[in-house]
Amino acid sequence: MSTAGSPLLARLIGHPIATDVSIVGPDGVAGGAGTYGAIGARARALAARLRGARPTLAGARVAFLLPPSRAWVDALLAILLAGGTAVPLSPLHGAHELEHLLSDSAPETLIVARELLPRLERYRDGRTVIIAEDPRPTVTLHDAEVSAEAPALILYTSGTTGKPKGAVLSHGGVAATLASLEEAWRWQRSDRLLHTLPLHHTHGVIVALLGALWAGACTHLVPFEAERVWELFAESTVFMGVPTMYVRLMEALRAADEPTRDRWTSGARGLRLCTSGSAALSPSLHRAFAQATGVEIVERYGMTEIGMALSNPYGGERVPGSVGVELPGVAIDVVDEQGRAVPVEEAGELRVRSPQLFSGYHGDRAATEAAYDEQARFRTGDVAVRDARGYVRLLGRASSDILKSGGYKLSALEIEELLREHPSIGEVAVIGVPDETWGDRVCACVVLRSGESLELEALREWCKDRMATYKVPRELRVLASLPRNPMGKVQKKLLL
Ligand code: MLC
Ligand code: AMP
Repeated sequence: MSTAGSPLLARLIGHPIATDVSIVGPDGVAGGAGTYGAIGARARALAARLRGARPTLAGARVAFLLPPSRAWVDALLAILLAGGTAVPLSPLHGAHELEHLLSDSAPETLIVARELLPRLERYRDGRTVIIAEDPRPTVTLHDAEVSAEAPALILYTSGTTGKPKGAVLSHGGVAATLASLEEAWRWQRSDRLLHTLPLHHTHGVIVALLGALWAGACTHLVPFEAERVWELFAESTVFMGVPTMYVRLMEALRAADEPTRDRWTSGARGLRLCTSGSAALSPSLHRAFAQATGVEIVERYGMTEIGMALSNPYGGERVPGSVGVELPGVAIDVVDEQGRAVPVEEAGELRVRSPQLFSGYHGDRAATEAAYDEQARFRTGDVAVRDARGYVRLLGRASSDILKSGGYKLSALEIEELLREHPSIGEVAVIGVPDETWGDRVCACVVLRSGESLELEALREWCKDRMATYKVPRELRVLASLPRNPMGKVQKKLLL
């Protein structure tokens, strides 16, 4: 069997078969320890089921809805092995989101855990549905031919235009991310990753889970819960989090009694690498964690469309408040509005060239073209400054319509669109209010229809069926009118 055409599969499936992988699910060992050989065998059996008589899925989409578990890993690898494009869905997605993701990606097959089947019931028509728990015959097939350019995953990400867009990531692009991070962070087969991130975004899927699988390391998948994470540090070498997780960890540490604190912090001393990304980590939190554990967090910067671009050095100085320098293979520019590089210590937009860049937005050529400048650099929309040593600091986003709450990227416009369906709401503007725990706190500024009233709790209840819980506003401001400019556009800066 060969996986030669895809640099991604060659590594993910190519480890010596006896290498221990122990992908331990949230339910403990029952989630499944094993070897890379066993993982490969299970993934190949499912891949054979996906392909049927076809030599390859030729990029056809397969969506899967499973809790973080060994079965999740099986499904992803099977789809890649069969030559398909994986579309991970999340149990956290609301009904509206699932509807959009499934109609946009139009998958031919759904893989679903039996307990989650009701969520997908209405999308079954005309599709093959595979229940993850059902037994599979073991069939021996040659692996499908998969090229480096072939699409591997579609990850949905919010933008400035309402509904989330599907970023298509190729086998070669994902492999470039993993190779770059392996070199920069010195991933080793002996590493044990404590994995608490959701599996429908770049951070959890690519940087963390595939980072470990690429290196042939072990992964422990558990839902994030601060006390449990502290306990599990003692048996881990690598942890990757969003800043909100580090806030929660420090809160739990402060609340613990002294013996517990001592046990936790001495357990953490075996961690060789803790990273933070997806949102800004405050320098004071960086210092507090280092003081408590002796571990200096490696803050890094990336984006669904560009993979990972910058990181503080593993070997050199890690600067709190900075996202570090270019990762291997990445080139950046900080530019003015004309696309010209700005001098050191001046703010500009960050643009990126890299073998990790995505292949485009699924089915949206115009948005794909608009994402690049005339020099084929990706426009990140992030505002940054570089210092004389080349370290980059991020100052924020060019658009106030993009929010980051607990590491999730949210589109203010998408939330506004949903809130406009509320019977009491006449007009609405969603803003991100700075918040120590969440980064941006989602705040809905509304003008009510005449005679209507609205309380935050009632609004949150109404929202919960319609959007992922992390998008639900945490603050409600009822206003007589929204501030608008002469063109009628809401001036969000005046609401902050
Ligand atoms: C959960 N809640 C959130 C939230 N996460 N609200 C706002 N923002 C969030 N991020 C809600 C819950 O639904 C719940 O609502 C309430 O907050 C309290 O829940 P909790 O149990 O305390 O929160 P928890 O489930 O523990 O979630 C916190 C978290 C989670 C930090 C673990 O947000 C998380 O996993 N974030 C990671 C996001 C991520 O992976 N981003 C990467 C994108 S890729 P209620 O109403 O029930 O009380 C990317 C590229 C890159 O950015 O560079 O990495
Ligand atoms: P996403 O589209 O979900 O992949 O999120 C990508 C965005 O997350 C980037 O464009 C940044 O705005 C933000 N981001 C990622 N890492 C960091 C970081 N270390 N500090 C600040 N913002 C970050």
